[in-house]
Amino acid sequence: MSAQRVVYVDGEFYPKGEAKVSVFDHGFLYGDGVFEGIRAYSGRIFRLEEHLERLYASAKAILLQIPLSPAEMAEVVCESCRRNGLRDAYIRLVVSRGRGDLGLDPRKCAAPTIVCIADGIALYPEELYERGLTIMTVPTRRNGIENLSPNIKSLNYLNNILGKIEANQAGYAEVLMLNDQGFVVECTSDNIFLVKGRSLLTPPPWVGILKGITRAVVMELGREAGLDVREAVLTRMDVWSADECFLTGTGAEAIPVVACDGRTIGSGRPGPVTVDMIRRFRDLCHREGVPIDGRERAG
Ligand code: PXG
Repeated sequence: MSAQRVVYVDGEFYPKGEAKVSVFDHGFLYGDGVFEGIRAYSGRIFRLEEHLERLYASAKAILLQIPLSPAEMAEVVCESCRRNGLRDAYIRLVVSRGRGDLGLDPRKCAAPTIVCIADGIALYPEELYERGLTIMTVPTRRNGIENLSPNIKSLNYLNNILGKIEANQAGYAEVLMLNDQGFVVECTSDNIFLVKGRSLLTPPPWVGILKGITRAVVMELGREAGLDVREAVLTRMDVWSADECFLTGTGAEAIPVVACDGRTIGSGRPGPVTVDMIRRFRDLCHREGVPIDGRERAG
């Protein structure tokens, strides 16, 4: 199946093995670029507009002019799914500074490189959604907002990768990262939520998170469920003493956390609010989204 996959590179679709970018591309040489990870469920792209909005905002932050309009980019995403016969997909959209020379100077890059990869989905095992994850705090701190802001979804993920390496070494699937002041920010590729009574708490963007699209959806769903949803500055102590904890991200959706740093959270099993949020999220993403098959089915 995957042998037939085609990948979009700068206006053309190539068989997976032939989809290539230059070694002089500044995305490769310097991590100079931006990306999005997007999901399709049952023939619909979930929150496509929000993902494109974030992509263009990230590009603007690094002064990268994307040569396609958001509508054209939406079409690239849908066409990538259609050409690969995918109705449920993980889509990686990448825009790099493009081919330049060996110096840093982005002015040497004539045109951005645009890549869109649509593939099957590699999920956490369902068992982890039922039992919950155990996480730990890692020593690597999340980038500060005044340096490389986590609000920019850039191709430079070394900060998160260092966190992931520390997770791998300690035998954890995901780990908690703090900012340089020691406040809870997020995990290596997921946002974090705590449940305390009827409150649903998550760190505010200014502490240094990526403003997750799943996070925004879960905040909406929490309000619909009658929870008191709030952004709050959180410490590790808040995590350890929460009633429930879960993570959100495009890949993970919403996944329970039952222990952190050797402390059991709540009952040590996924709590009722978490289970309800997972159910509400799964419901929504199979109902809403931009149809892959195009406008004729959109109305
Ligand atoms: N924080 C960080 C640092 C992330 O990279 C999220 C939060 C969640 O954001 P969304 O918008 O997805 O709800 C991310 C997600 C993957 C994958 O395969 C996900 C991300 C990056 C790379 C891979 O799930 N970003």
